[in-house]
Amino acid sequence: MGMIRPRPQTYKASWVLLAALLAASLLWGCAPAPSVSEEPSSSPVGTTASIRIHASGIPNPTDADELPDGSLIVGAQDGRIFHVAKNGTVEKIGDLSSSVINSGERGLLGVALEKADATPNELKMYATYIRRSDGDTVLVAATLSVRPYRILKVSEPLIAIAHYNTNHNGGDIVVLPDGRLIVSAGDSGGSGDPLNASQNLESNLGKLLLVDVRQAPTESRVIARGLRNPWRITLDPERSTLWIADVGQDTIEEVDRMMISEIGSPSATIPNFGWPILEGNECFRKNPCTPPRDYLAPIATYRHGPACSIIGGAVARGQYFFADYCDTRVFALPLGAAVGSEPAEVLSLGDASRPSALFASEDGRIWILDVGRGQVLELVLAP
Ligand SMILES: [Ca+2]
Repeated sequence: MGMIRPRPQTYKASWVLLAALLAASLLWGCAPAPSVSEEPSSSPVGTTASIRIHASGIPNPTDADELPDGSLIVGAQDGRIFHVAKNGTVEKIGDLSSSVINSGERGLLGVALEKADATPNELKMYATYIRRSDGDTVLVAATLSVRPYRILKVSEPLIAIAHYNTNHNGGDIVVLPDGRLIVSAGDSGGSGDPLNASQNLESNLGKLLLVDVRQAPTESRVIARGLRNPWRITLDPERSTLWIADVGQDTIEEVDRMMISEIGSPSATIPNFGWPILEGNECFRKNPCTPPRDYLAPIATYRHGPACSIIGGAVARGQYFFADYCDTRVFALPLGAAVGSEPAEVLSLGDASRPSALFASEDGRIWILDVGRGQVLELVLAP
């Protein structure tokens, strides 16, 4: 997208969540923190936008979800789970770190709450992390008490996704209204998907998985392929559309979209998002190339420099909001955007920012996790 202007710094293309996180932490420890821009700016989403710091002091937050009372749970890369009260108070409420590899791109990757099943006293939290014993991505279910918020017990892994490399782990979790989950899985890294795993329907790598935790044992099947590192996936409030922020290789980042109705039955088409035949909207390595069967082209793409890794995604106000790990700006796309759309720039988070996730509350508030500053930010749009 043309509005991404080059900045002095350049970054390696690969998704380096935590070499960079460590660097950011060190920087944070020894230099004055640049302040977040709080000056409201006019925004192409039709209103003014500004950033508010909601909570601080969370080391390397990777994912979060909203509790029924409007407070938040936040998962940290090392496996700790924090509660963030509505007034921004941060409290550790659980710790999975003894089970988690916390290194590079590995760690606790995703958290999501099952709110439909919640009782006045407890609810269920799902988490994905890289298992210490073997490096697999595993999905677990934890019981979360309500007064006070505490992780009481954690299940044995419900599914395990084997890796042959240490990066591109995906690991995001979406809870569907019927209690099933969608879990994202990356291609397991290296460069260019050397095993062609993303296209192989026999592999769970480079896929979206529909995970039926209502069954014992848990059942899982592929519902989308051709993804490289779908680090963040987002269900819209109507539960009809899934937005996928798929991290690119050396050149292009992409936003994908699929209909939830497309995952309804075993005979449903399995959309193919093209990796590693295409990176974004261009042929990857072999040019010309033929898009695969059932190919879904990206809704939007943008090129690297300073951008390096797309970070999804919050659906609110009829827009899909996303950011980039190396480019501090937040962008938005209308939910009805056609293939090949140009995202609009909403605002800049400031140079110390390293977004790891965006998400929206039920009431439409937009949150950004910032691993660079260990903060939960709110993107405030004027009414
Ligand atoms: Ca693609």
